Amino acid sequence: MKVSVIMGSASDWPVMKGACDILEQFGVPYEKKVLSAHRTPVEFTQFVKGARDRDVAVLIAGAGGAAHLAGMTAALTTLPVVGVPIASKNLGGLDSLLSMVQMPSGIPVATVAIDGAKNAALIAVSILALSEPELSAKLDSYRAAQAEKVLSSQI
Ligand code: RP5
Repeated sequence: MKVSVIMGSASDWPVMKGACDILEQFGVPYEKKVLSAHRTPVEFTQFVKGARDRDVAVLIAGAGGAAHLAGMTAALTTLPVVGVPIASKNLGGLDSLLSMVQMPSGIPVATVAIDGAKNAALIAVSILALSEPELSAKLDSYRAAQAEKVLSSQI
């Protein structure tokens, strides 16, 4: 099983790389692709529709501005979709967040914080860990290391 990381533009990559870095850290196989719900609607639709056949279990979709990518992804598949609102130039990402988070009832997108790509990947890992005990153990270690870092903070 793998995670599909989709972003609306190559300009989203510096943020979405954070998700890919986490997936690599946890040894989770993933694919990454730039596709736009607005600029390449046909290719985007085909890509999402084919996700199950590519053994994708969770999709992460990052986009900014009129950020319909995650919502449209969720409209096209019943696989879990995690949305990452990307900080936009003019409105700081509030536009992206609101576009993504206000989904109609029945078509959910699990939306993380603006530029929260890392948490999006951690949600994907948590979902996969439900059926992969090894991943679950890695998540425990990740949390323990995080706690240790806080507890050993010197100020
Ligand atoms: C969205 O528009 C993309 O996801 C990106 O965040 C934003 C700007 O895209 P570019 O004009 O940089 O390609 O579709």
